[in-house]
Amino acid sequence: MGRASIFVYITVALVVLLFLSLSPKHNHLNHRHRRLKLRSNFTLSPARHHSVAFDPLVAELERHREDKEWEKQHIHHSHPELERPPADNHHDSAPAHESQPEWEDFMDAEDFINDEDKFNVTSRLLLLFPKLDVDPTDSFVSLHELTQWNLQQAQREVLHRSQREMDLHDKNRDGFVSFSEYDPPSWVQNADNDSFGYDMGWWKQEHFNASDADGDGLLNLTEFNDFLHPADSKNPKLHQWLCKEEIRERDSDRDGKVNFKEFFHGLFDLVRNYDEENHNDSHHSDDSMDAPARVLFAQLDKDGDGFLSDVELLPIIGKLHPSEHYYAKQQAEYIFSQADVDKDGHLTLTEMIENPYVFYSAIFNDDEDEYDYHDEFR
Ligand SMILES: *[C@@H]1O[C@H](CO)[C@@H](O)[C@H](O)[C@H]1NC(C)=O
Ligand SMILES: *[C@@H]1O[C@H](CO)[C@@H](O)[C@H](O)[C@H]1NC(C)=O
Ligand SMILES: *[C@@H]1O[C@H](CO)[C@@H](O)[C@H](O)[C@H]1NC(C)=O
Ligand SMILES: *[C@@H]1O[C@H](CO)[C@@H](O)[C@H](O)[C@H]1NC(C)=O
Ligand SMILES: *[C@@H]1O[C@H](CO)[C@@H](O)[C@H](O)[C@H]1NC(C)=O
Ligand SMILES: CC(=O)N[C@H]1CO[C@H](CO)[C@@H](O)[C@@H]1O
Ligand SMILES: [Ca+2]
Ligand SMILES: [Ca+2]
Repeated sequence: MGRASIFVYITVALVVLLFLSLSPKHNHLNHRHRRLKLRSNFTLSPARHHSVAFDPLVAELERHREDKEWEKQHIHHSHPELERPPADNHHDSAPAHESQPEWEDFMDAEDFINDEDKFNVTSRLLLLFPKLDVDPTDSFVSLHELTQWNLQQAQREVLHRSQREMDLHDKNRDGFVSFSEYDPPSWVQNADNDSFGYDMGWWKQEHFNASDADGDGLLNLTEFNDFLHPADSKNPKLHQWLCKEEIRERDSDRDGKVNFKEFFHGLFDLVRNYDEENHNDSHHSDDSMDAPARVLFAQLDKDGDGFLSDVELLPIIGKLHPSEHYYAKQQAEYIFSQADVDKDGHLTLTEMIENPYVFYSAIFNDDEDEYDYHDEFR
Protein backbone atom coordinates (compact mmCIF):
# COMPACT_ATOMS: atom_id res chain seq x y z
CA MET A 1 0.00 0.00 0.00
CA GLY A 2 2.71 2.46 1.11
CA ARG A 3 4.93 1.45 -1.77
CA ALA A 4 2.08 1.74 -4.18
CA SER A 5 1.34 5.31 -3.10
CA ILE A 6 5.05 6.27 -3.24
CA PHE A 7 5.08 4.90 -6.73
CA VAL A 8 2.05 7.00 -7.56
CA TYR A 9 3.68 10.12 -6.08
CA ILE A 10 6.86 9.56 -8.01
CA THR A 11 4.92 9.01 -11.16
CA VAL A 12 2.93 12.19 -10.60
CA ALA A 13 6.14 14.10 -9.83
CA LEU A 14 7.75 12.82 -12.99
CA VAL A 15 4.75 13.78 -15.05
CA VAL A 16 4.78 17.27 -13.51
CA LEU A 17 8.50 17.60 -14.19
CA LEU A 18 8.03 16.42 -17.72
CA PHE A 19 5.23 18.92 -18.20
CA LEU A 20 7.35 21.76 -16.75
CA SER A 21 10.27 20.88 -18.92
CA LEU A 22 8.08 20.85 -21.99
CA SER A 23 6.06 23.93 -21.25
CA PRO A 24 8.61 26.57 -22.27
CA LYS A 25 8.79 24.92 -25.65
CA HIS A 26 5.04 24.69 -25.64
CA ASN A 27 4.77 28.40 -24.92
CA HIS A 28 7.22 29.12 -27.64
CA LEU A 29 5.18 27.17 -30.15
CA ASN A 30 2.16 28.95 -28.82
CA HIS A 31 3.56 32.15 -30.16
CA ARG A 32 1.27 31.51 -33.10
CA HIS A 33 -1.55 30.93 -30.69
CA ARG A 34 -3.91 29.34 -33.16
CA ARG A 35 -3.63 26.42 -35.43
CA LEU A 36 -4.53 26.76 -39.05
CA LYS A 37 -6.88 24.05 -40.06
CA LEU A 38 -7.61 22.91 -43.57
CA ARG A 39 -11.15 22.03 -44.45
CA SER A 40 -11.71 18.45 -45.38
CA ASN A 41 -15.46 18.65 -45.54
CA PHE A 42 -17.21 18.76 -48.83
CA THR A 43 -20.48 17.59 -50.32
CA LEU A 44 -21.05 15.66 -53.49
CA SER A 45 -23.87 18.00 -54.43
CA PRO A 46 -22.72 20.43 -57.12
CA ALA A 47 -25.52 22.80 -56.14
CA ARG A 48 -24.26 23.51 -52.66
CA HIS A 49 -22.08 26.56 -52.36
CA HIS A 50 -18.81 26.46 -50.55
CA SER A 51 -16.53 29.43 -50.04
CA VAL A 52 -13.13 29.19 -51.61
CA ALA A 53 -9.77 29.63 -49.96
CA PHE A 54 -8.18 33.02 -50.49
CA ASP A 55 -4.69 31.61 -50.91
CA PRO A 56 -4.20 29.36 -53.96
CA LEU A 57 -1.70 27.27 -52.03
CA VAL A 58 -4.25 26.55 -49.34
CA ALA A 59 -6.84 25.86 -52.02
CA GLU A 60 -4.49 23.34 -53.57
CA LEU A 61 -3.94 21.53 -50.29
CA GLU A 62 -7.67 21.44 -49.67
CA ARG A 63 -8.25 20.24 -53.20
CA HIS A 64 -5.87 17.31 -52.76
CA ARG A 65 -7.62 16.39 -49.59
CA GLU A 66 -11.01 16.68 -51.16
CA ASP A 67 -9.96 14.56 -54.14
CA LYS A 68 -8.85 11.81 -51.84
CA GLU A 69 -12.09 12.00 -49.91
CA TRP A 70 -14.07 12.03 -53.12
CA GLU A 71 -12.20 9.01 -54.38
CA LYS A 72 -12.92 7.14 -51.19
CA GLN A 73 -16.59 8.05 -51.27
CA HIS A 74 -16.90 7.21 -54.90
CA ILE A 75 -15.33 3.80 -54.49
CA HIS A 76 -17.51 3.25 -51.47
CA HIS A 77 -20.79 4.25 -53.12
CA SER A 78 -20.36 2.70 -56.51
CA HIS A 79 -19.83 -0.85 -57.53
CA PRO A 80 -16.40 -0.85 -59.10
CA GLU A 81 -16.93 -4.31 -60.55
CA LEU A 82 -19.93 -2.99 -62.51
CA GLU A 83 -19.13 0.63 -63.22
CA ARG A 84 -15.38 0.69 -63.59
CA PRO A 85 -14.06 -2.29 -65.48
CA PRO A 86 -10.30 -2.61 -64.90
CA ALA A 87 -9.54 -1.68 -68.52
CA ASP A 88 -11.29 1.67 -68.07
CA ASN A 89 -9.66 2.39 -64.80
CA HIS A 90 -6.82 4.86 -64.86
CA HIS A 91 -5.63 3.58 -61.50
CA ASP A 92 -3.98 0.28 -60.97
CA SER A 93 -6.03 -2.81 -60.33
CA ALA A 94 -6.30 -2.13 -56.60
CA PRO A 95 -6.93 1.62 -56.47
CA ALA A 96 -7.96 1.88 -52.83
CA HIS A 97 -4.80 0.14 -51.75
CA GLU A 98 -2.43 1.85 -54.14
CA SER A 99 -3.52 5.38 -53.27
CA GLN A 100 -2.80 4.94 -49.58
CA PRO A 101 0.81 6.25 -49.59
CA GLU A 102 -0.26 9.38 -51.52
CA TRP A 103 -3.00 10.10 -49.02
CA GLU A 104 -0.43 9.94 -46.26
CA ASP A 105 1.58 12.68 -47.96
CA PHE A 106 -1.31 15.04 -47.39
CA MET A 107 -1.76 14.08 -43.80
CA ASP A 108 1.13 16.53 -43.31
CA ALA A 109 -0.77 19.43 -44.85
CA GLU A 110 -1.83 20.93 -41.56
CA ASP A 111 1.67 20.63 -40.15
CA PHE A 112 2.91 22.33 -43.27
CA ILE A 113 0.65 25.37 -42.95
CA ASN A 114 1.35 25.59 -39.24
CA ASP A 115 5.08 25.63 -39.77
CA GLU A 116 5.99 29.32 -40.02
CA ASP A 117 9.17 28.56 -41.89
CA LYS A 118 7.23 26.85 -44.63
CA PHE A 119 3.99 28.75 -44.50
CA ASN A 120 4.53 32.24 -43.20
CA VAL A 121 1.23 34.09 -43.50
CA THR A 122 2.95 37.47 -43.71
CA SER A 123 5.19 36.42 -46.55
CA ARG A 124 2.26 34.74 -48.29
CA LEU A 125 0.38 38.05 -48.21
CA LEU A 126 3.50 39.88 -49.42
CA LEU A 127 3.66 37.47 -52.33
CA LEU A 128 -0.04 37.59 -53.17
CA PHE A 129 -0.61 41.33 -52.86
CA PRO A 130 0.88 42.22 -56.27
CA LYS A 131 -1.26 39.51 -57.86
CA LEU A 132 -4.40 41.15 -56.52
CA ASP A 133 -3.36 44.74 -57.11
CA VAL A 134 -3.67 44.70 -60.90
CA ASP A 135 -6.62 46.84 -61.95
CA PRO A 136 -4.97 49.32 -61.69
CA THR A 137 -1.66 48.65 -59.93
CA ASP A 138 -1.70 51.43 -57.34
CA SER A 139 -0.61 49.77 -54.05
CA PHE A 140 -4.24 49.43 -53.04
CA VAL A 141 -6.55 46.47 -53.38
CA SER A 142 -10.03 47.64 -54.28
CA LEU A 143 -13.26 45.76 -53.69
CA HIS A 144 -13.37 45.08 -57.40
CA GLU A 145 -9.84 43.64 -57.43
CA LEU A 146 -10.59 41.41 -54.46
CA THR A 147 -13.88 40.27 -56.01
CA GLN A 148 -12.08 39.37 -59.24
CA TRP A 149 -9.44 37.49 -57.27
CA ASN A 150 -12.05 35.52 -55.34
CA LEU A 151 -13.89 34.81 -58.55
CA GLN A 152 -10.74 33.43 -60.22
CA GLN A 153 -10.09 31.17 -57.24
CA ALA A 154 -13.70 29.99 -57.26
CA GLN A 155 -13.73 29.33 -61.00
CA ARG A 156 -10.58 27.27 -60.78
CA GLU A 157 -12.15 25.26 -57.98
CA VAL A 158 -15.41 24.75 -59.83
CA LEU A 159 -13.65 23.66 -63.00
CA HIS A 160 -11.57 21.19 -61.05
CA ARG A 161 -14.70 19.63 -59.59
CA SER A 162 -16.35 19.51 -62.96
CA GLN A 163 -13.32 17.74 -64.36
CA ARG A 164 -13.51 15.20 -61.58
CA GLU A 165 -17.21 14.72 -62.18
CA MET A 166 -16.61 14.45 -65.89
CA ASP A 167 -14.04 11.68 -65.41
CA LEU A 168 -16.80 9.77 -63.69
CA HIS A 169 -19.28 10.08 -66.56
CA ASP A 170 -17.01 9.99 -69.58
CA LYS A 171 -17.10 6.22 -69.83
CA ASN A 172 -15.33 5.87 -73.17
CA ARG A 173 -12.69 8.42 -72.11
CA ASP A 174 -12.87 10.53 -75.23
CA GLY A 175 -12.96 13.78 -73.26
CA PHE A 176 -16.66 14.32 -73.96
CA VAL A 177 -19.84 13.38 -72.16
CA SER A 178 -22.71 12.20 -74.32
CA PHE A 179 -26.26 12.18 -73.04
CA SER A 180 -26.25 8.41 -72.80
CA GLU A 181 -23.03 8.50 -70.80
CA TYR A 182 -24.64 10.89 -68.42
CA ASP A 183 -26.46 8.65 -65.99
CA PRO A 184 -28.84 10.26 -63.55
CA PRO A 185 -27.55 10.12 -59.96
CA SER A 186 -28.17 6.82 -58.25
CA TRP A 187 -30.84 8.19 -55.91
CA VAL A 188 -32.92 9.04 -58.98
CA GLN A 189 -32.70 5.52 -60.28
CA ASN A 190 -33.67 4.30 -56.86
CA ALA A 191 -36.62 6.67 -56.75
CA ASP A 192 -37.76 4.74 -59.86
CA ASN A 193 -41.11 4.72 -61.54
CA ASP A 194 -42.87 7.94 -60.57
CA SER A 195 -42.53 10.85 -62.94
CA PHE A 196 -40.27 12.66 -60.49
CA GLY A 197 -37.20 10.91 -61.82
CA TYR A 198 -36.78 11.71 -65.49
CA ASP A 199 -39.13 14.64 -65.90
CA MET A 200 -37.64 17.03 -63.42
CA GLY A 201 -34.19 18.06 -62.38
CA TRP A 202 -31.01 19.29 -63.84
CA TRP A 203 -30.03 16.14 -65.65
CA LYS A 204 -32.76 16.15 -68.19
CA GLN A 205 -32.08 16.20 -71.84
CA GLU A 206 -33.26 19.71 -72.50
CA HIS A 207 -30.73 20.91 -70.00
CA PHE A 208 -28.09 18.79 -71.67
CA ASN A 209 -28.97 20.15 -75.10
CA ALA A 210 -28.89 23.74 -73.90
CA SER A 211 -25.41 23.16 -72.48
CA ASP A 212 -24.14 21.81 -75.78
CA ALA A 213 -23.12 25.21 -77.15
CA ASP A 214 -21.85 23.95 -80.51
CA GLY A 215 -24.65 21.41 -80.86
CA ASP A 216 -22.45 18.41 -81.65
CA GLY A 217 -24.34 16.20 -79.18
CA LEU A 218 -21.37 15.96 -76.82
CA LEU A 219 -20.27 18.10 -73.90
CA ASN A 220 -16.62 19.01 -73.61
CA LEU A 221 -15.25 20.19 -70.28
CA THR A 222 -16.40 23.79 -70.78
CA GLU A 223 -19.89 22.69 -71.77
CA PHE A 224 -20.07 20.12 -69.00
CA ASN A 225 -18.99 22.73 -66.47
CA ASP A 226 -21.76 24.99 -67.80
CA PHE A 227 -24.17 22.09 -67.51
CA LEU A 228 -23.34 21.73 -63.83
CA HIS A 229 -23.25 25.50 -63.21
CA PRO A 230 -25.73 27.08 -65.61
CA ALA A 231 -25.95 30.37 -63.73
CA ASP A 232 -22.21 30.93 -64.24
CA SER A 233 -22.32 30.09 -67.88
CA LYS A 234 -21.97 32.61 -70.67
CA ASN A 235 -24.10 30.39 -72.87
CA PRO A 236 -27.40 32.21 -73.67
CA LYS A 237 -29.17 28.90 -74.41
CA LEU A 238 -28.57 27.92 -70.79
CA HIS A 239 -29.89 31.21 -69.47
CA GLN A 240 -33.05 30.64 -71.49
CA TRP A 241 -33.27 27.13 -70.13
CA LEU A 242 -32.93 28.46 -66.58
CA CYS A 243 -35.79 30.91 -67.22
CA LYS A 244 -37.99 28.10 -68.50
CA GLU A 245 -37.14 26.03 -65.44
CA GLU A 246 -38.03 28.97 -63.25
CA ILE A 247 -41.43 29.37 -64.92
CA ARG A 248 -42.11 25.66 -64.62
CA GLU A 249 -41.27 25.76 -60.95
CA ARG A 250 -43.30 28.87 -60.09
CA ASP A 251 -46.25 28.25 -62.35
CA SER A 252 -48.58 26.77 -59.75
CA ASP A 253 -51.74 27.06 -61.90
CA ARG A 254 -49.93 25.42 -64.84
CA ASP A 255 -50.87 27.94 -67.50
CA GLY A 256 -47.25 28.20 -68.65
CA LYS A 257 -46.79 31.75 -67.42
CA VAL A 258 -46.12 33.48 -64.14
CA ASN A 259 -48.85 35.81 -62.91
CA PHE A 260 -48.36 38.45 -60.25
CA LYS A 261 -49.38 36.17 -57.42
CA GLU A 262 -46.94 33.49 -58.48
CA PHE A 263 -44.24 36.11 -58.89
CA PHE A 264 -44.90 37.67 -55.52
CA HIS A 265 -44.89 34.40 -53.59
CA GLY A 266 -41.64 33.10 -54.93
CA LEU A 267 -39.53 35.07 -57.30
CA PHE A 268 -39.87 38.47 -55.75
CA ASP A 269 -38.43 37.35 -52.42
CA LEU A 270 -35.38 36.02 -54.18
CA VAL A 271 -34.81 39.24 -56.09
CA ARG A 272 -35.39 41.35 -53.03
CA ASN A 273 -33.06 39.31 -50.85
CA TYR A 274 -30.44 39.51 -53.51
CA ASP A 275 -30.74 43.29 -53.69
CA GLU A 276 -30.65 43.64 -49.93
CA GLU A 277 -27.41 41.74 -49.74
CA ASN A 278 -25.84 44.20 -52.11
CA HIS A 279 -27.35 47.54 -51.25
CA ASN A 280 -29.08 48.07 -47.99
CA ASP A 281 -32.41 49.65 -48.66
CA SER A 282 -34.17 49.28 -45.38
CA HIS A 283 -37.80 49.56 -46.52
CA HIS A 284 -39.25 46.15 -45.92
CA SER A 285 -42.15 46.83 -43.61
CA ASP A 286 -44.91 44.35 -44.39
CA ASP A 287 -47.61 46.78 -45.51
CA SER A 288 -45.54 48.41 -48.27
CA MET A 289 -44.15 45.11 -49.55
CA ASP A 290 -46.65 44.83 -52.34
CA ALA A 291 -45.79 48.09 -54.09
CA PRO A 292 -42.13 47.44 -55.08
CA ALA A 293 -43.16 43.98 -56.29
CA ARG A 294 -45.83 45.52 -58.56
CA VAL A 295 -43.35 48.05 -59.89
CA LEU A 296 -40.82 45.36 -60.73
CA PHE A 297 -43.47 43.10 -62.21
CA ALA A 298 -44.66 45.90 -64.49
CA GLN A 299 -41.08 46.61 -65.57
CA LEU A 300 -40.46 42.98 -66.43
CA ASP A 301 -43.79 42.46 -68.19
CA LYS A 302 -42.60 43.99 -71.45
CA ASP A 303 -45.63 43.08 -73.54
CA GLY A 304 -47.95 44.16 -70.71
CA ASP A 305 -50.14 41.06 -70.83
CA GLY A 306 -50.11 40.72 -67.04
CA PHE A 307 -47.94 37.60 -67.12
CA LEU A 308 -44.22 36.97 -67.17
CA SER A 309 -42.92 34.66 -69.87
CA ASP A 310 -39.55 32.92 -69.77
CA VAL A 311 -38.01 35.59 -72.00
CA GLU A 312 -39.28 38.32 -69.69
CA LEU A 313 -37.46 36.67 -66.77
CA LEU A 314 -34.07 36.97 -68.48
CA PRO A 315 -33.18 40.36 -66.93
CA ILE A 316 -33.47 38.95 -63.39
CA ILE A 317 -32.29 35.38 -63.93
CA GLY A 318 -28.88 36.23 -62.45
CA LYS A 319 -30.59 37.31 -59.25
CA LEU A 320 -32.72 34.18 -59.08
CA HIS A 321 -29.62 32.03 -59.40
CA PRO A 322 -26.74 33.79 -57.70
CA SER A 323 -23.54 33.20 -59.60
CA GLU A 324 -19.98 32.68 -58.41
CA HIS A 325 -19.51 36.40 -58.97
CA TYR A 326 -22.21 37.09 -56.41
CA TYR A 327 -20.48 34.93 -53.80
CA ALA A 328 -17.06 36.32 -54.70
CA LYS A 329 -18.36 39.82 -54.10
CA GLN A 330 -20.06 38.83 -50.87
CA GLN A 331 -16.82 37.30 -49.60
CA ALA A 332 -14.86 40.40 -50.67
CA GLU A 333 -17.32 42.66 -48.86
CA TYR A 334 -16.91 40.60 -45.72
CA ILE A 335 -13.14 40.85 -45.93
CA PHE A 336 -13.38 44.61 -46.41
CA SER A 337 -15.67 44.97 -43.42
CA GLN A 338 -12.99 43.28 -41.31
CA ALA A 339 -9.70 44.40 -42.79
CA ASP A 340 -10.29 47.87 -44.23
CA VAL A 341 -9.51 49.39 -40.89
CA ASP A 342 -9.54 53.04 -41.96
CA LYS A 343 -12.69 52.45 -44.08
CA ASP A 344 -11.29 54.24 -47.11
CA GLY A 345 -12.52 51.54 -49.46
CA HIS A 346 -9.04 50.21 -50.19
CA LEU A 347 -6.92 47.53 -48.63
CA THR A 348 -3.29 48.35 -48.17
CA LEU A 349 -0.64 45.70 -47.73
CA THR A 350 -0.33 46.79 -44.11
CA GLU A 351 -4.05 46.36 -43.50
CA MET A 352 -3.83 42.87 -44.94
CA ILE A 353 -0.77 41.85 -42.95
CA GLU A 354 -2.31 43.19 -39.76
CA ASN A 355 -5.53 41.25 -40.31
CA PRO A 356 -4.32 37.92 -41.62
CA TYR A 357 -7.08 35.96 -39.92
CA VAL A 358 -9.64 37.49 -42.27
CA PHE A 359 -7.87 36.00 -45.27
CA TYR A 360 -7.09 32.72 -43.64
CA SER A 361 -10.21 32.50 -41.48
CA ALA A 362 -11.58 29.47 -43.31
CA ILE A 363 -8.63 27.51 -42.08
CA PHE A 364 -8.24 29.08 -38.68
CA ASN A 365 -9.43 26.98 -35.83
CA ASP A 366 -12.71 28.55 -34.76
CA ASP A 367 -12.35 27.57 -31.13
CA GLU A 368 -9.75 30.18 -30.36
CA ASP A 369 -10.02 33.90 -30.02
CA GLU A 370 -9.29 35.76 -33.21
CA TYR A 371 -8.16 38.88 -31.46
CA ASP A 372 -5.35 37.19 -29.57
CA TYR A 373 -3.92 36.16 -32.83
CA HIS A 374 -4.42 39.61 -34.25
CA ASP A 375 -2.54 41.24 -31.37
CA GLU A 376 0.44 38.98 -31.74
CA PHE A 377 0.88 39.95 -35.33
CA ARG A 378 1.50 43.56 -34.47
C1 LIG B 1 -17.64 17.94 -41.37
O1 LIG B 1 -17.91 19.01 -40.52
C2 LIG B 1 -18.69 18.69 -39.40
C3 LIG B 1 -18.95 19.96 -38.63
O2 LIG B 1 -18.33 21.06 -39.18
C4 LIG B 1 -17.96 17.65 -38.56
O3 LIG B 1 -18.75 17.28 -37.46
C5 LIG B 1 -17.67 16.44 -39.43
O4 LIG B 1 -16.91 15.50 -38.68
C6 LIG B 1 -16.90 16.84 -40.66
N1 LIG B 1 -16.71 15.69 -41.52
C7 LIG B 1 -15.52 15.39 -42.04
C8 LIG B 1 -15.50 14.21 -42.95
O5 LIG B 1 -14.51 16.02 -41.79
C1 LIG C 1 7.57 35.75 -41.89
O1 LIG C 1 7.88 36.55 -43.00
C2 LIG C 1 8.16 37.90 -42.67
C3 LIG C 1 8.32 38.67 -43.96
O2 LIG C 1 8.83 37.86 -45.00
C4 LIG C 1 9.40 37.98 -41.79
O3 LIG C 1 9.65 39.32 -41.44
C5 LIG C 1 9.14 37.16 -40.55
O4 LIG C 1 10.29 37.13 -39.77
C6 LIG C 1 8.75 35.73 -40.94
N1 LIG C 1 8.41 35.01 -39.72
C7 LIG C 1 8.94 33.81 -39.43
C8 LIG C 1 8.51 33.21 -38.15
O5 LIG C 1 9.73 33.26 -40.17
C1 LIG D 1 -42.64 1.26 -58.69
O1 LIG D 1 -42.74 1.75 -57.34
C2 LIG D 1 -43.35 0.84 -56.47
C3 LIG D 1 -43.48 1.50 -55.11
O2 LIG D 1 -42.45 2.44 -54.92
C4 LIG D 1 -42.57 -0.47 -56.42
O3 LIG D 1 -43.21 -1.40 -55.57
C5 LIG D 1 -42.45 -1.05 -57.82
O4 LIG D 1 -41.63 -2.19 -57.80
C6 LIG D 1 -41.87 -0.02 -58.76
N1 LIG D 1 -41.86 -0.55 -60.11
C7 LIG D 1 -40.78 -0.60 -60.88
C8 LIG D 1 -40.98 -1.12 -62.23
O5 LIG D 1 -39.69 -0.22 -60.48
C1 LIG E 1 -31.66 17.07 -77.74
O1 LIG E 1 -30.92 17.06 -78.95
C2 LIG E 1 -31.01 15.83 -79.67
C3 LIG E 1 -30.15 15.94 -80.90
O2 LIG E 1 -28.84 16.33 -80.56
C4 LIG E 1 -32.43 15.53 -80.04
O3 LIG E 1 -32.53 14.26 -80.66
C5 LIG E 1 -33.30 15.53 -78.77
O4 LIG E 1 -34.68 15.35 -79.12
C6 LIG E 1 -33.13 16.82 -78.02
N1 LIG E 1 -33.90 16.72 -76.81
C7 LIG E 1 -34.60 17.72 -76.27
C8 LIG E 1 -35.38 17.43 -75.04
O5 LIG E 1 -34.58 18.84 -76.76
C1 LIG F 1 -15.67 23.33 -75.75
O1 LIG F 1 -16.40 23.72 -76.89
C2 LIG F 1 -16.68 25.10 -76.94
C3 LIG F 1 -17.58 25.34 -78.12
O2 LIG F 1 -18.83 24.78 -77.82
C4 LIG F 1 -15.39 25.90 -77.02
O3 LIG F 1 -15.65 27.28 -77.04
C5 LIG F 1 -14.53 25.56 -75.81
O4 LIG F 1 -13.28 26.20 -75.91
C6 LIG F 1 -14.34 24.05 -75.71
N1 LIG F 1 -13.65 23.78 -74.47
C7 LIG F 1 -12.66 22.93 -74.34
C8 LIG F 1 -12.11 22.71 -72.98
O5 LIG F 1 -12.21 22.34 -75.31
C1 LIG G 1 -30.12 48.78 -42.03
C2 LIG G 1 -28.78 49.29 -42.41
O1 LIG G 1 -27.78 48.57 -42.34
N1 LIG G 1 -28.74 50.53 -42.84
C3 LIG G 1 -27.52 51.16 -43.27
C4 LIG G 1 -27.46 51.28 -44.77
O2 LIG G 1 -26.32 52.00 -45.18
C5 LIG G 1 -26.23 53.31 -44.66
C6 LIG G 1 -25.00 53.96 -45.21
O3 LIG G 1 -24.94 53.76 -46.59
C7 LIG G 1 -26.21 53.28 -43.13
O4 LIG G 1 -26.17 54.57 -42.62
C8 LIG G 1 -27.41 52.53 -42.63
O5 LIG G 1 -27.31 52.38 -41.22
CA1 LIG H 1 -20.29 20.22 -77.74
CA1 LIG I 1 -8.12 50.89 -46.28
